[in-house]
Amino acid sequence: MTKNEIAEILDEIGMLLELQGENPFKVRAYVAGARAVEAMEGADLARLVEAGELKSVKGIGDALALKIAELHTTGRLGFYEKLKASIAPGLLELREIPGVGPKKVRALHTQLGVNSIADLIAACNDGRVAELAGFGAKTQEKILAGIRNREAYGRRHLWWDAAEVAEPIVAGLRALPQVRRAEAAGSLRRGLETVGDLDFIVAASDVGPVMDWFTGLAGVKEITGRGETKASVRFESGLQADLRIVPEEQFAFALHHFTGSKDHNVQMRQRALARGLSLSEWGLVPAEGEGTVKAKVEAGDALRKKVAGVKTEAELFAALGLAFIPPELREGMGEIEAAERGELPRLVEAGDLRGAFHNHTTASDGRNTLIEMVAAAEALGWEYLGIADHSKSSFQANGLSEERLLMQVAEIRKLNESGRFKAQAFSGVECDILPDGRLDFDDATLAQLDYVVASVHNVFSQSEAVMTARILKAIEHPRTTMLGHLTGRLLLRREGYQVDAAKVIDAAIAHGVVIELNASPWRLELDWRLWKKAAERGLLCAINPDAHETAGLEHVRAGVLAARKGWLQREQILNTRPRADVAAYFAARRGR
Ligand code: DGT
Ligand code: CA
Ligand code: CA
Ligand code: ZN
Repeated sequence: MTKNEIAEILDEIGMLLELQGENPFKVRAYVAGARAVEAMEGADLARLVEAGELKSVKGIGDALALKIAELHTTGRLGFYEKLKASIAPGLLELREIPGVGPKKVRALHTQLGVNSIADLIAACNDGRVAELAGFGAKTQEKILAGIRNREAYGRRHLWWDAAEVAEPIVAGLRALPQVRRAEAAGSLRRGLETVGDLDFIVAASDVGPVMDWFTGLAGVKEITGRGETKASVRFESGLQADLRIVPEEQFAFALHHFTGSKDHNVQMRQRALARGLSLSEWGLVPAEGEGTVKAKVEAGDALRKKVAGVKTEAELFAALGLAFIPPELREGMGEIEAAERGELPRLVEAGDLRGAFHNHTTASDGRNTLIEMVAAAEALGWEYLGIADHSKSSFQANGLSEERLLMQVAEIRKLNESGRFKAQAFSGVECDILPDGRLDFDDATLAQLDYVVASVHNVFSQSEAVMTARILKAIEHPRTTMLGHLTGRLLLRREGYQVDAAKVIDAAIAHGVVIELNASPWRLELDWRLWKKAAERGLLCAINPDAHETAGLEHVRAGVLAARKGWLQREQILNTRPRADVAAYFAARRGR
């Protein structure tokens, strides 16, 4: 990790400690440490870390020296990660409002019970913020204005929405006569569930016309920057986009750099340096005056030649002794080590899916009929479609009574037998998990179905312990085949309810219950960050669009991206199996 990155983290620690109300001396020690690290030469920092002499630097004590060394050598700091995890995300979000520093967050939290931006808006509207010592009416007004701005411009965007904007831009760029190559990079290319801004990388023979085309795009509200090779715009939706134009020989490097993530880039640069090479957005060149003599010798002429010919990302990775790392994996979470050992997973692809299980029809709150939904599944090339309409307690979603559910079962059987479609429907239900953990239907009713998706749809306010026990009870129910959207989160709109995901995953593995990866662009949970470890331990996934209309089936694309970010392979996903295998799986579950 570079010194500036280390300094950033020390500053951040100081900020988090202050937010927690830690003793000011401790807070100041981290901030002073950050300044001390910044003030050093990078090479000196490396030397002092290696020699174990960091604490000889003014402003760096014993404890801090250990932490800086850990960051420098491993790029991580356990203390920092724990600290971050111990603070409610809603509180961290408050800091993003201009003029609200850690001290103010603390005062708002302890004196007014503010835990989120929504709380803060309410407190401002009541005039309670103005009355706090150190705030006043002006500050209150500024905070409200800051929140409004943040909503309009600073907001992140759903991957799905961002992709819809980006795809025609990439196509448009590629169609320009001056453009040789064009790609979307950044978090969009990595398939992150939300996107801050769009990043386009273009190789072009002439810059001007490409810039003009980009800044003149329909929907551009403001051109926020225009330089010789870079332009930035803001669309009416608030989404911003950066365009960078590079010579063709730099394209692979720029694409890799601006795809990120930052963590991945940092580790790649470290790897290059260890080989006597310097990796940047411009290229990969022998490092001047850096690295050991041995590494430089190893770099050698052969490598130099290889480096000079890098035209693709695959060649860039190969030049560093790595297999091609798919963009979705570039989060600095072990992908480089896996690529080095040739142990990258063969990630699931959209074409591997043969159906999906969590879909609604007009019988509950869907907008398309059973027949329309099955026809749409067939048009996607799927072999089957699971129908899982809501159960009776979800009355707001027109949940089915026992009677209506059994009618639907009969209707599905008739449709399958009619041979009208090659794709077959499975009869399921999205069964409410009642507040006490019981399922919404009795065993006799559930026994009529091919499978059961169990989901929480009400009483979100239960404590983590109660909610976890509630879901565990549903997992233990012999009729439960899979668990729907684990926390009920709606990205950028609503936090999920509190639940101990680790316990739920353990129980699902123990009871052979599938957990869905809900592919709705607003949900995308079980979160990709949890999948790698869970699937390694035997958790089976189902990528479910939770479609409420035929077009919703296509949301599986977002689910596949999230699955890829979770390192998932085809074998770990139930709906990649052929129909007969799925039917056998359901039958075996029912026969227990
Ligand atoms: P976003 O836009 O917040 O959803 O996330 P990204 O990943 O698209 O980030 P962005 O747009 O700020 O920058 C695009 C990529 O450029 C980022 O993933 C990695 C690279 N990058 C940007 N700033 C830095 C930096 O300070 N250090 C390193 N190593 N890479 C950077
Ligand atoms: Ca971005
Ligand atoms: Ca950007
Ligand atoms: Zn649901």
